Amino acid sequence: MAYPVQLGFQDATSPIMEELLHFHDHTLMIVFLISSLVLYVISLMLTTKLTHTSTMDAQEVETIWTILPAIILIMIALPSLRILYMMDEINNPSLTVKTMGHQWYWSYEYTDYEDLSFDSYMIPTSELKPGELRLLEVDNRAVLPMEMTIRMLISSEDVLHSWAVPSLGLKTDAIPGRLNQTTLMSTRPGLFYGQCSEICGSYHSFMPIVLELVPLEYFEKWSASML
Ligand SMILES: [Cu+2]
Repeated sequence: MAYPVQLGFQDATSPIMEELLHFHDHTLMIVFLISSLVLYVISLMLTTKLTHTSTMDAQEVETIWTILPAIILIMIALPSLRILYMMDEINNPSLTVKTMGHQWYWSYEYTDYEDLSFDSYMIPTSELKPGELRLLEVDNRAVLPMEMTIRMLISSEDVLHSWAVPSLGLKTDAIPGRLNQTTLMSTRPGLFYGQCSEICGSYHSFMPIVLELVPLEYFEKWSASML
């Protein structure tokens, strides 16, 4: 989860999020280079008295300042598309979990099991135990096996919601009448927090998402205890 006054992203938990972090740094580097160049040129233009009243055209420099930005754009577009298609890939999932957005809670349905489903409500501030996180803790966490590809099916029962877990690089709209799909894979165990990311109504801020990623044997015990 994010810590107070955090400026950057949360640490990556999935390979996709690692890729996204690399891509973010790569793009930001280009932004810094362009900004410094532009600021430098602006400061030059404000301080110099040199003007070229006789220059009508300059083919060479025009060719350079047309082709160079095109190359920079390709350097951003190609890795971006690569990650986009990687995120779209469904890598033979070993578990499918359907989550539905409601006003204002999430419900989870483990469709590989006969009867494994529950609602996940936020714990109100007045009922928090010491050390629990305000507006982020839920009564029933979605327990999932780590190091396994999981297919998340996301939809909504009433209005638009969005199922988002930043450290896994996930953000998928929950749209009534539409079933969206995304893949989830965690490389380590732990608790991963997210929130609804579509303004969905008065309690929009109070429908957090908590994933508990555990080794497979613990997941099996948990699923057996839930049946
Ligand atoms: Cu919502």
